[in-house]
Amino acid sequence: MTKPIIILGGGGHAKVLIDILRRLNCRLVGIVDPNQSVGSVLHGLNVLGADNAVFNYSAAEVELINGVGSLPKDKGLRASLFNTFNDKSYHFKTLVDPTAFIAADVELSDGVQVMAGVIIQAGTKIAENSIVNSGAIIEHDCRIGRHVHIAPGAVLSGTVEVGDYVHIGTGAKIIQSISIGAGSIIGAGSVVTQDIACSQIVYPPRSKIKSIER
Ligand code: JB3
Repeated sequence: MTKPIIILGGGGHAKVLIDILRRLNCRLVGIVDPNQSVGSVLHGLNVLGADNAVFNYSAAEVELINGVGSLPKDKGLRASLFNTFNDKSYHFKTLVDPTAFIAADVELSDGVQVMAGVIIQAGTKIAENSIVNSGAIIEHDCRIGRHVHIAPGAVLSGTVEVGDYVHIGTGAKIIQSISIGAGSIIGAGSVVTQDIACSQIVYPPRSKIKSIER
């Protein structure tokens, strides 16, 4: 029997995770979120308080789900929540939407979240607290670091290596055997055909917009 679950954060990412957890018939204790009133109801769950409300439950009796997403503009809140509670021996559940295809030998570390319609092929390993968002494809033998966000619809071909804290934007495409250094941001829609060093931003071509003359 799995342990009851507390969700950290009550925004858009949490809402999608709660939907997965309900489809998996998980027992949900409630949400902790410093910006919500204690005792209010959010996404059909009780708000337990701010993050320190987790400590009303021992690390042995609950599991955590990190409901805070990660986008390039944020300040690493998702990673710091993971590290704070992990250091205090709380366990972050690894969550896979039932509609995802995960090859048999794929390794997903603690707190990895795989959303609807994802494909992850043989030999791939994904480290702690990373998100593989809806419809992304990660081909064979990729290595994905910690606290990475692979946004909806991104495609990584075989043997791609992705460092910690990387953001791969919506619909970006990475060809085979590319290495992306830690902390880099691959803009939505980019096509990456060469290695990217650490802490780089890759900008894709942008659509031109013109008014229609009538
Ligand atoms: O792009 C996609 C498919 N998803 C995005 C996701 C990856 O990231 C989504 O569109 C959002 O841009 C973002 O989702 P997230 O993190 O749920 O963002 P938002 O909807 O703004 O909700 C953030 C929540 O975190 C809010 O409810 C905040 O009150 C809460 N929050 C802020 N600080 C916190 C803290 N929660 C906890 N537990 N602790 C905090 O310190």
